[in-house]
Amino acid sequence: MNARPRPQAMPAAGSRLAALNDWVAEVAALTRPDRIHWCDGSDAEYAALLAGMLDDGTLVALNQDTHPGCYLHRSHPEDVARVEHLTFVCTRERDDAGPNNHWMAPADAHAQVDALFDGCMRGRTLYVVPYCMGPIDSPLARCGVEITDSPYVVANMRLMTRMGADALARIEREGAQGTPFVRGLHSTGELDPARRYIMHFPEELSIKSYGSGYGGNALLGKKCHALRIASWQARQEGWLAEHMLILGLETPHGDTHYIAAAFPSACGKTNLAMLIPPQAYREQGWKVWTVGDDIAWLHPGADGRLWAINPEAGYFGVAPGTSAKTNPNALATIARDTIFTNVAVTADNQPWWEGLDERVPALDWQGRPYDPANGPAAHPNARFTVNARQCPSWSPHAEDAQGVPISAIVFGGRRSTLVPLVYEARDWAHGVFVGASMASETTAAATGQVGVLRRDPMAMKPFCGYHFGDYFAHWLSFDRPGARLPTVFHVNWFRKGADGRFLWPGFGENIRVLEWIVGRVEGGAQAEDTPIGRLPAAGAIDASDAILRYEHADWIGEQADVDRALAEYGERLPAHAWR
Ligand code: OXD
Ligand code: MN
Repeated sequence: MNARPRPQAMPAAGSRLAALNDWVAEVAALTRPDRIHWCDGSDAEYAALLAGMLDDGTLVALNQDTHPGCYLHRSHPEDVARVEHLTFVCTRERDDAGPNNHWMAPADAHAQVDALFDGCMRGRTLYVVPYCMGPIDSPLARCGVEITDSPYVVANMRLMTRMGADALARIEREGAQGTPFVRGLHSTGELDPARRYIMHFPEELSIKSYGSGYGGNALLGKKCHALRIASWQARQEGWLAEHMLILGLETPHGDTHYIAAAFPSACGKTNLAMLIPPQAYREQGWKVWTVGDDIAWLHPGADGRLWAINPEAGYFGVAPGTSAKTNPNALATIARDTIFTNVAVTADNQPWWEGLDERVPALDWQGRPYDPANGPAAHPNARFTVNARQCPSWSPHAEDAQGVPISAIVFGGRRSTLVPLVYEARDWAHGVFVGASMASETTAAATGQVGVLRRDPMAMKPFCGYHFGDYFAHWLSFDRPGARLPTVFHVNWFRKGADGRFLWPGFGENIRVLEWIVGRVEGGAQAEDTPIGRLPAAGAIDASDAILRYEHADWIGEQADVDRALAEYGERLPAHAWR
């Protein structure tokens, strides 16, 4: 095994960029680490980080015969991937954060969280993690630096972002031209929920997160940078940072349509992004290419279309429910070189979670002998972190500097009643309304009750870094002369029948819906107008009437609820006629 990363002195091993060096020095003076390590993103560095974590028990090696390069991390039981009540957007004006965010005045927020950071890295190493969100040579990509005292975070950032020397070089180059990088400061702290904050300062392009060990509160490139801060930047610069997967759907004619789809957490974004068409479709020549599974940055191109990049370089996917039936591509992806967090293990030390197969695990996610009386063996939000290139369906265009052109935007939620399998918005403004009206039954990705209907506009409720009223107006502003905007759709894979069973098989069969969507974009597929939008015409999709149906009387209550929810955004709600 390699030795731990050797601390490097500043500034010799650091950046030529004074602003970065000054910030690192300032953070070090506050947090007082024993060592400072500038990450170069090399294989040797990754190996050394893993070795250190295996030594001190942060990681446990999994079965290296069946899962080479795979390790398990068990987080503190009180640590969850997302804690919205401790997540703040700290803008000078309270209203700019909007009723969709918790707000704190920047000076108060800095004071509160800096008091926690004071001396918190004593005895620890401070890692400086330069990273790039998006292909390293893409003009649409944006850079950041995360300072953290967690080697687990560094290892995950290496899988999830373009991390290291190339990113540092880009940061220096851009810095010389006056382009700032996003500054993220993270400490694991004591993992005490009473001493935990995730603060965002969009006006300063900075993030401070204290007291979380894993997930989006610790890997700051993901939700904090690529959604909350980026959504703010995107509004100022005229693009969109969205909670969307990106897939390429290749038709039997050999054309590939790119689809961006927004679903709340744990509604199957990763499964859809990696969909394998059923055999009959494969034989006809249908294929799905994965560009991203969680975040899309969409920019209007010179041709009027929206072009998207996936800012991430890896998947931080939910393990439970991932199986040979639901997502064989994900299973192939995570068969090697993967960090698992909070999964269970079998007697021969393979990772295991509910839904994987019929084996009985030996240890649960907390490392206890498995006892069903303690609840699920894997934490319901157990995760895998893995580099995206390991996915068999990884798109050859995923790294294209200009992104991929988007033909359709799909919104969706988990709705056991009411909402039909698929419908199409009448135009862009109606599509924005459909996105703004989204709702979903809650899952285990956040704290709080599971199974409760929650309005989650564009799946961005936890992630939009500014006032939702301004956000909807920003979306509407893309409809301008010369624009060739994607067609907007809404899907619901989760409608249940009177017997409580799902009406739709989902997974690979979702291609039937994607086929109709692409048919609408190309102009062939038939639809029928209804008050909520265009539904597939009879026979256009091979599905039961029970799942395709629109029931007028039931939608009256839904619309009243949508109106109530949107009214919360008050005067900043666009005056635009939405219906
Ligand atoms: C995620 C989430 O981790 O949305 O992707 O919670
Ligand atoms: Mn997500």
